[in-house]
Amino acid sequence: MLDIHRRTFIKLGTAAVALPGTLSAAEKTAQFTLPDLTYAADALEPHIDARTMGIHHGKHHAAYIAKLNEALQARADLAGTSLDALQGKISAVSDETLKAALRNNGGGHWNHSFFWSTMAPSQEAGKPGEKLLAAINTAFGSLDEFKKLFAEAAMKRFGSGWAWLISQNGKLKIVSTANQDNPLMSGIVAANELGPPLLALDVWEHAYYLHYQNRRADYITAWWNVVNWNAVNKRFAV
Ligand code: MN3
Repeated sequence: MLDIHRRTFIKLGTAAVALPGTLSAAEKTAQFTLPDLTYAADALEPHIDARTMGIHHGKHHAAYIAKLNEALQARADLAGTSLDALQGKISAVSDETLKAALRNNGGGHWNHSFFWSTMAPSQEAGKPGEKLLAAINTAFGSLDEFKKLFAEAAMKRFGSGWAWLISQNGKLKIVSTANQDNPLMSGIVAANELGPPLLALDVWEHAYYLHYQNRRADYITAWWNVVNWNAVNKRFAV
């Protein structure tokens, strides 16, 4: 079973003493909420169109959160566990229904929150910093070669999933996961694919189909224009 800690109800802004069962349904379901985008839905155009962003964020991401909250509603013991902590503990959950919800909807919430902050309007996106660039050169030879290998990983992902740049014991690595799995899911994703993500690309069709239809390669090429390198640099500096 999960190792539970209950810093829980403080976050929900209830009275100092709040025991499971004393929360209203609304408070319980408010455990995870949709993060606002830090840019306008049309700010990534022409690379990612406003309609795709609006549906992707406002409908798809919101649905993952609603389903995650619903799955957690009956589990007061898990309330307040951070999303980051949940990712690493999924394989220890014995209840298969809850496990699937944490994996698919918890993963969906984590991945999309990460994805939005991995993008920025192209004029604010910055470029790889000195330290990151040095690590990219060591791992992949050059920035261009890294982009090529990353795009290949994103193209080769059959069906729905993600491409990731992770830091594994200080070394950069490109991995790809199916569905909403991510490199924090210990016991779900292979051990050699685990590590803190620096960069992620959503290659589910819902991420690009309205604008690019089946042309995933064009979406990937365009996406490089809105990669928030400032955010990636910061993640790598930690
Ligand atoms: Mn998506």
